[in-house]
Amino acid sequence: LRQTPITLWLTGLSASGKSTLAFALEQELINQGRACYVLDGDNVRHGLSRNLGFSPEDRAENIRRVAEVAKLMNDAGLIVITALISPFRSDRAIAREIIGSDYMREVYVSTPLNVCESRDPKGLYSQARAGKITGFTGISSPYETPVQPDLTIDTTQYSLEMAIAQLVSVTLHQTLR
Ligand code: GGZ
Repeated sequence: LRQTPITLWLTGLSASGKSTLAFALEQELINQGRACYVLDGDNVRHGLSRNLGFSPEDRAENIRRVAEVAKLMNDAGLIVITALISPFRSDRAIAREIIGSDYMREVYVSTPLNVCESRDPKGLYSQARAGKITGFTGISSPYETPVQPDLTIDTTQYSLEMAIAQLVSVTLHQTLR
């Protein structure tokens, strides 16, 4: 494989577009003959992290587990794309420590809250507003914006095609030597 493994760490609100971007990027990289894998919050929480909820402690453990798996996959030579809300700076810093700074790139999917809330594909924002879900990120639990992300993508400003081009460029600049 002519690739240096890397983990693209996507962070952003629920419904910001992380999963859509992650799977579209994965498809593009596969089309280019590169080995990669998506670790998506929604999927991970059905298996690897099925015993975890959304308290700050459980989110920290979820992120730690995913970072450890990403590290193993990088060790195996894969490009890894993670798509977790990962709302706390401290948890993202721990992920960086686990994966290694040289192997991790942070991508902030910065779609504004009002847009995410209007998309509300699973009705979670409206449930959170109604108080039926507590500790929902952006409504009743904080989202701490990245300080120095390697890339910021606001899905209201870029087409999917343009966003993927930028993601590919970040991936390859730092994976092809
Ligand atoms: C945030 C929640 C919550 C709460 C359920 N807060 O957009 P989704 O629905 O499909 O994906 C979200 C997913 C978040 O899991 P993560 O593993 O990415 O979160 S973290 O990084 O903070 O560990 C959302 C759904 O779970 N969901 N309850 N209270 N998102």
